Amino acid sequence: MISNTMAAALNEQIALEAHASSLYLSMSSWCEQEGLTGCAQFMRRQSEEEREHMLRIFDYVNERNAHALTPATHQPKHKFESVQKMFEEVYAHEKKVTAAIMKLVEQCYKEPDHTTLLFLQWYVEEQREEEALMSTLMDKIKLIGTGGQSLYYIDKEVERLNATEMAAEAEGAE
Ligand code: OFO
Repeated sequence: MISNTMAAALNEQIALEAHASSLYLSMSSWCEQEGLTGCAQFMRRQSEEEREHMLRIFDYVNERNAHALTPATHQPKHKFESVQKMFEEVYAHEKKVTAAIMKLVEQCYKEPDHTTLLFLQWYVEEQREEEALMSTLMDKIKLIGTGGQSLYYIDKEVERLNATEMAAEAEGAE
């Protein structure tokens, strides 16, 4: 059993992960429209990952005899100023999610709730990896710059990064 406060806090996190999944799917679609197929595949995979993150918490809440609430879907924006700005937004969103996970961890210490604390360790690690990935991507985008062929090179770089991530995941799953 988890406390009502913890159940409410985890339900908020479910909503945040669901929103990330929906926003990233919208980004993927915009990239597709812009002919950035590498970026579209990358954001599609990110969207699917966020849904998995949401479901992982969803199942945990129900398993602990609390009630996991299906979040409302508010429509994400559909257009982005540029691919550079879009990735800046992803990075900012990941930092926001990390801050939310840290607040949950603080709540675990406060109660204390060691079981939820252990459950959240996976998220702490996942956020560290996601922030590192986005930071690497932002550095590459800055290096490529905004010259004539920059969109082509950004798309190729993101495609390469996506393939590396998928290979690492496949290796981890073996
Ligand atoms: Fe759910 O990991 Fe990103 O936000």
